[in-house]
Amino acid sequence: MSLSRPLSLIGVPTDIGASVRGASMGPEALRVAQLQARLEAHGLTVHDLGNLPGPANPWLPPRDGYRHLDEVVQWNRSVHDAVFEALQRGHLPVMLGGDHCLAIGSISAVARHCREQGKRLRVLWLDAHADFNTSAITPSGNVHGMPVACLCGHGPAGLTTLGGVVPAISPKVVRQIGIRSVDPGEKRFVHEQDLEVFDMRYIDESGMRHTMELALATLDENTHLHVSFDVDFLDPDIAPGVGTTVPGGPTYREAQLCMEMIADTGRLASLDVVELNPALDLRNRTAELAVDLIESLFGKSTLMRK
Ligand code: 6HN
Ligand code: MN
Ligand code: MN
Ligand code: MN
Repeated sequence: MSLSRPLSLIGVPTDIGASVRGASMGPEALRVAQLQARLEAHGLTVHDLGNLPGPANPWLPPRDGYRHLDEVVQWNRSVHDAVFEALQRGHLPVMLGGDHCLAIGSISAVARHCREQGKRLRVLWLDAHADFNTSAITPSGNVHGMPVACLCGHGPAGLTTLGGVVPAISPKVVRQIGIRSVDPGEKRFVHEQDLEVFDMRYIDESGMRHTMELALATLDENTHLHVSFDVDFLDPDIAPGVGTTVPGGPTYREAQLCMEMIADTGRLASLDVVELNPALDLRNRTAELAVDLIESLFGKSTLMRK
């Protein structure tokens, strides 16, 4: 298999929106796990653009429902600009987080690109969490619990306006997969906004194959598919290196199938890999698993498929 578009790896070394320190080391752990070489071995062209600069984490309590909002905005502006530039060059941006608040910047850029190019957008949100909190309902003030709400226009102006148009996306373009931890106020808001969620109960009852068939239904050749891969999507038994583990996630085989079915669509056009926390990992095992799954996402399969 060979994908014509070159990949641009964009490291974003911060844990500014997280509840635990350490996701700032995620980009380096993915490099140590040979992300670039493993993708190149499959015939892909990969440019590592290095890490974006940004402010330190002051580790302060929430103010008006947000922790570190100014710093979160600064990091996300840089992410927006870097991802947008990669897309404009015709590259496929791979944002290496960093915590999940950074998806506000990356997906704002993707949505802006889609508007300008007349593309349809589909966002797959692979996560244990819905990340649909607002300052009024968050139990923590951590912005990594709010990116989907911000992208749908519910958040502070500094984050909702990054890509120029508010809201950046409609909840209708999002499919969430693997969800198993949602806060009480967040749950009401998910229902109110009619977010399409394939939670673990759904995956248990219907299987990953049927889940992915539905999540990927109605893609066409004009669709830009963005995958936001929060590593805590995976069961903590196989992926201990994350700050917010929730038991009962997809197994290794379920996760592989999920990635392979995305690859089969041929529509993947941008990716976030977030929440990997090397400080909590065991001998870089979670980073290596993430790289293995990213290989599948870009078309590696056990046997050649016609
Ligand atoms: N993540 N729902 C919790 C909160 O604090 O809002 C946890 C969010 C976790 C976010 O893992 O990207
Ligand atoms: Mn190039
Ligand atoms: Mn998340
Ligand atoms: Mn999560």
